Amino acid sequence: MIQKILIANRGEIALRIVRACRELGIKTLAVYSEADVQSLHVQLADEAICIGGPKSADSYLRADRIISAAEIADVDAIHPGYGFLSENAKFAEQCESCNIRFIGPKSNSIKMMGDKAVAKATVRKAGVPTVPGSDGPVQSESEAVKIARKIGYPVIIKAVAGGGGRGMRIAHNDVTFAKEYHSARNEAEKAFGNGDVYIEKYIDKPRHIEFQILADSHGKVLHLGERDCSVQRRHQKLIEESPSPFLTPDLRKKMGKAAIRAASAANYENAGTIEFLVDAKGNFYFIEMNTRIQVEHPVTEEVTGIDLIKQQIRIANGEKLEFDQGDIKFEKHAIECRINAEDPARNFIPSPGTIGLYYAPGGHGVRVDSHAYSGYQIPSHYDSMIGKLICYGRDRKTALERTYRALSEYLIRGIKTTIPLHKAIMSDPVFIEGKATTAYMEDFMKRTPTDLFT
Ligand code: MV4
Repeated sequence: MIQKILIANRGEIALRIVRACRELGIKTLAVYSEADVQSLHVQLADEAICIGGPKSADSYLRADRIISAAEIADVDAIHPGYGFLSENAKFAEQCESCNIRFIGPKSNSIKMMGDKAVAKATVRKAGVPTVPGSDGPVQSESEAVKIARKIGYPVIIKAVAGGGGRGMRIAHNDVTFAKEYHSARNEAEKAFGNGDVYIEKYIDKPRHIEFQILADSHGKVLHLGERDCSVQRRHQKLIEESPSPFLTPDLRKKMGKAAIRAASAANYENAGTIEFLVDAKGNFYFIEMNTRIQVEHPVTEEVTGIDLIKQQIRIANGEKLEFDQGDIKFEKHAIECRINAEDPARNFIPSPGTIGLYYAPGGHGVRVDSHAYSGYQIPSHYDSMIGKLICYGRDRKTALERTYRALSEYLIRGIKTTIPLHKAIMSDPVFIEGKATTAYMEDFMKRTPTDLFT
């Protein structure tokens, strides 16, 4: 039985995990960097151990120090949250070999899904639609260009070790292909120490729609519906919602089945996400799997009423999922806005500093997951997300109106945030009509005067 959990993360997700543990009667150990001494997760956990300097590489990425802290404090399990070590197969393996449960999938599943070409081949064999392209990594430029011609331009070149948009290049013809191919390889080699790439047909202006999966250690695999994450900028999501305004009941059913097939093919266990691209005609293609809890998980929690962090802990404890697919009801509409300490008027440059007044919205259908408070100093060493506003109600119109209302109540002084930008998006006819694709943000920024989101 898991009685004590080390939380190998910081910020709002560390707080989120503390809260789930409290409700389950599980003790928590926070680990923190020297920049996070004043952090709420440190104050709210039962115990806390400092694991190093402010840089992630000196603290939250130090598997050795985290496992030492786990052994000193005698924890039963480690929750990695998202980012940092959450999709590090070696870390999961180290936990397993130290007899500490890793709250996530088995290291083999992380490894397999971490190689995007292997992931694609695996789910394709299981009958899940994938984007036409090379069969696995390409071996040479001449092979690559042949494949590009065969599938037809434009094509996209992706790093097998990539994901989340890093190391991707688009090529429109034979002439630019060679250059893009080599720059994708170089970037991938530098970023991941693995230059292998694969080729896909480029889908124009797709929607990014992902399915939440829960799978227990007894072979039960369920989906908890989708999240539409099309509103993103430079591969950073800004808004996520469920259900997707684009999906029909028929398409949702097909994609849900495909998502379960994909997770089953990976022998997946714990919470995970199957990412699809959906084109304007409603064709959908698996692109990758995220083997962690995601930032946007609360959207699914509010739609289904299922606490995903608690389910992760129960699954890691070897318990069976106590519900079946038919028991999962999708009764609400939820929208999440990421509140970042950034200045949208200045190309989203980070705006760290000290928060003066902090007042979070509340009321019917409003949830705020945030580690911020009045007087909190935002460290400059980590990502700029300081909170998430999740608003939900019986339908999309209610969720939209509630989001606008809550954003208007949300007061964060002393720094720039994405709050005014979200208000402008909630008032934008394209977004309101549910027409946003992955091309939405670039277009919105071009056609919207700066003063409307500052
Ligand atoms: C694509 C694509 C179009 N065609 N693959 C972006 C993140 C990563 N998970 C996969 N991504 C994409 N893959 C094919 N075959 C479009 C994206 C994509 C994207 C690409 C370029 C610029 C912005 C983008 C935003 C979302 C998705």
